[in-house]
Amino acid sequence: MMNLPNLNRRGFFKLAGLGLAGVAATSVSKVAMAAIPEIVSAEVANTQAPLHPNTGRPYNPVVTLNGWSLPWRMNKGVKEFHLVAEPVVREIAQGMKAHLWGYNGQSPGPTIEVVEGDKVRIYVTNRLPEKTSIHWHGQRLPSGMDGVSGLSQPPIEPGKTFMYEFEAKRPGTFMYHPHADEMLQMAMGMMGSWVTHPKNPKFMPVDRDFIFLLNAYDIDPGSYTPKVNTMLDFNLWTWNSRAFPGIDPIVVRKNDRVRIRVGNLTMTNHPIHLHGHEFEVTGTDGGWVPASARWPEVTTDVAVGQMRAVEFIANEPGDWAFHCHKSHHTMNAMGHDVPTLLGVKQNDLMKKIGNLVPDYMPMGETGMSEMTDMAEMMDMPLPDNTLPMMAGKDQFGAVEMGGMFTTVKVRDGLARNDYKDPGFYKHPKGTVAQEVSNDLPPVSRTAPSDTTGGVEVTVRKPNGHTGH
Ligand SMILES: [Cu+2]
Repeated sequence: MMNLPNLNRRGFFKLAGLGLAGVAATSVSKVAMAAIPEIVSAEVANTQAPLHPNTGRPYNPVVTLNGWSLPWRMNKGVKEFHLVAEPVVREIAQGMKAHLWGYNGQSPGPTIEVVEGDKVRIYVTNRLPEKTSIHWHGQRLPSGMDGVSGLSQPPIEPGKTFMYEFEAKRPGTFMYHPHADEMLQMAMGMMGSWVTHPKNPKFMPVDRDFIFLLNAYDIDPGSYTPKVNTMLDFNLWTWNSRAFPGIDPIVVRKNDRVRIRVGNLTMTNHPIHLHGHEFEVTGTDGGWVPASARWPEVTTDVAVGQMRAVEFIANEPGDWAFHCHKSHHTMNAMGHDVPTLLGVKQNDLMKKIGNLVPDYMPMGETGMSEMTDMAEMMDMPLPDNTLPMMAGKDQFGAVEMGGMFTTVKVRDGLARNDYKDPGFYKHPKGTVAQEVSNDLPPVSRTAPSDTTGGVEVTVRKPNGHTGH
C-alpha cells in the first residue's frame, strides 16, 4: 500500500490542503501500475500539510513551502518512489502561470523524505520531449546512481523509465535535479528537495521544519515559457517557483524552535534575511554543523548549488519579513529594464510614449511606487500573464515587494499542526510606528572646527593608470 494520508481512492485523490487563502484542497490523480509504484501528482501550488509516515521508521516530517512530499510504498523493506519528469503548468502567483517542466504535476517536484539507513528505490519516468536524468545532489551513493548522463549512466530517453537504487546513508538536506541538458532543464524548473531524517527522531529536534528551493525564471511579460538561454538576467526570482505575493507565509507558534532549509538552484547567490530574530546556520548540504561551530546571523548567503538550514526560537510575536536581501530579487518581471525617471516631470510624456509603445511602463517621478499608482489612475493595462513589479497588500497598505519575499508569522496559541495563515498581526497598543506632529525644530548647525590650524592642504591628482 502507498503511504497516502488524507487521500481517498475514488478514481482521484484529494490531499487535504492547509486552507490557505484562495485555494481549496489539492486534487491528486493516479494511474495504477503493476510493477512500478503508482504515480501521485499534485495540481495546485499551495503548501500541503506535512506527510506523517505510516509505514517505515518514524520521523518528524518537513513542510514544503508551496509544495508537498511524495508518498511511497514499502516493497520488501525498500521504500519505492515514482517521479515523472513532465511538462507542467505552475502558477507563479495569482495572475501568472508558467509553462514549465517539473515532476509529478508541479515545479519543483515533490519533496522526498526518507530515514537514514533506508533502502530507497526511485523510478523515474521521462515524459519530456528530450532525454533526462536525475542527480541526487549531496548523497553518498554508488557512482552509477549519481545520475550524470553520459558519465554515470545512459540518458533516460523520452518515454523510458529508469530505476535508481541506493541506501540513504547520510542524514541531512539534499536536492535533486537533472544532469542532462542541465541548463535548459533547470531553467525550465526541474528540481526538487530531499530530506534524509536522522535514525534517532530525537536528534536535533525542532517544532516546525520548513524547506524550499531558490529558483529563477526569465519569462517575458505576455508569454508563458521561460527563456532557457538566460544566464544572469532573470526577471522572476522565486521560492519553489512562486513569487511574492504568491509565496505562502511561514506560520509558527510563539516559542517554537523553527528550522528553515533553503537550497539554491539559481545561477547567483542569495543573502537570505530574517527580521526580528537571530538564527544559526545548523546545516549545509555537507551535513549538520556542530553546536560549537555555529554563530548568530540575521542574514546568510546561500551560494549557487548550496543548501543552508537555519534555526531560531520564534519568541517575538508578529509578522516578520523573510526575504532575499538583493533588492532586485524582491521585484517581479515588470520592474526590470525600466528607465530611471526620478525627478522627471512626465505628465504628458506618459501619454505620448504610450501612443508609440503600448504597455510602456516607466518608473515614476518620485520613485517606483508612483508607477503602480499611476498605472491604476491612467487605467494602463498590464500585459497579459505577468506580475506587477511591486505587489502585496497588508494591514497598513502596499507592501511593494515581489519575488523572493514572504513573512514568518509568529503567533501565540496555535495548535501543533496548524499551519493556516492566521491573518494580520494584532499589534499591542503603542507598538506601531506612527506619525507625529510636523512641528520641526529649526536646524542648528555647529560651526565647522578648524583642525588643520591653517595649514594649506595640497592634493595630488591621480596621474596615469598606476594603482589600479
Ligand atoms: Cu536573491
